[in-house]
Amino acid sequence: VTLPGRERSDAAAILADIRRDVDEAILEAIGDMPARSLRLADAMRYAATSGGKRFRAALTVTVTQMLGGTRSMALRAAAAIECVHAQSLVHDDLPCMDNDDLRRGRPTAHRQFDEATALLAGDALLALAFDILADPRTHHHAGVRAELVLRLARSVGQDGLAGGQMMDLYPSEIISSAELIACLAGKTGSLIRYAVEAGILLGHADDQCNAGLLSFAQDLGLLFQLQDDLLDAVGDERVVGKALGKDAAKNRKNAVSVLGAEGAAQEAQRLLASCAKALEPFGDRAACLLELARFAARRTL
Ligand code: GRG
Repeated sequence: VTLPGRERSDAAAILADIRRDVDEAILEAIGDMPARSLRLADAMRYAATSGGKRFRAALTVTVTQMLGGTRSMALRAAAAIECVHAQSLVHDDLPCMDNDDLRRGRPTAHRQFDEATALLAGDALLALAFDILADPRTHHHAGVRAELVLRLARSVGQDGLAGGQMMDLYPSEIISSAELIACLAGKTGSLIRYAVEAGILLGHADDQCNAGLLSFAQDLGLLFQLQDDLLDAVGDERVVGKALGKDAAKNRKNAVSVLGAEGAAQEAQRLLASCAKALEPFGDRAACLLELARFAARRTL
C-alpha cells in the first residue's frame, strides 16, 4: 500500500508526509482571511503550526484516500481538524485550566503572547475550522459540506470535547470506569472519531464500511488517550520516582489512576486488537490505517 509519491507505509513516513502539506493548508487558510489584527494572525499561526504529530490529520487523509477520495479535499478537512485540536490545546494550557508553560517544546500561546491573545486565537481557530469546512473548495456538494460542519459541531460541543474536558476538570463526577471511558471518549476520542468520519464523508464508503470504520475510530480514540495517560504516568515516575502524573498532582482522574498502569496497558492492547479486527474486511487497503493504530499504542510522545 502506498501513498502517492511514497513507497513506505510506516507511521513516521505517513505523518511526515502529512505534516508538511497540512501546515501549508493551515497557513493558506489563515492567510485567506483579511487580517484585522496581525497579532491575532501571528498567534493563530504560532498555535496551529508549531509542530505536533498531526495524527488526526493523517487519519483523515488516510481514510479519504483508502476510500478513493481526493487528497487535496482531505487536506483541507485535515487542516480544519488540526485548527480545532490547536484551539483545544491553547485553551487547555490557559491558567484557568492546566496552567502550562510549555507545549510542543515551546512556550504555550499565553506565555508567548498573553492570555487574552491566546483565548482569542483559540476562538478564531475554531471559527476558521468551520469556515474551511463550509467552503466549496473543500467539497463541491453542499450536502457533504453541511454534514462535515454538523458532525464537527457535535464533536466539539457539550457531548464532545467541551463536555469531556468539563468531566476532566470536575472529576468527582467520574466514579466508575464506564464514566471514565465517557470522559476520555469526549475529551480525546471525539475529535479522533471525527477525523475518521470526515474521511468517510470525503471518500466513498458504503454503510457496511462505514460501521466498521466508525467502530475502529471509537476504539482508536480511547487507545490514544490511554497511551497518553500511560506516558504521563511514566514521565512523572522518572521525575518524582512514583506513579503520580500531572493529573494526580492536580487531583484529576485518568486511566492510570482509575484502572492502574497494568489495567490501562491491558485495555490499550485490547483496543488495538479490536482496531485491527475492525480493519480486517479492508485487507491490504487498510495497511496505513492499521499502522497509525499501532503507532497510537507504541508512541512515546
Ligand atoms: C473545541 C469547543 C472546544 C472546546 C475545547 C479545552 C478543551 C475544550 C478541551 C481540551 C481537551 C484536551 C486538551 C484533550 C487532550 C487531547 C490530547 C491527547 C492531546 C495531545 O494530542 P497529541 O498527542 O498532541 O496528538 P500533538 O502535539 O502531537 O498534536
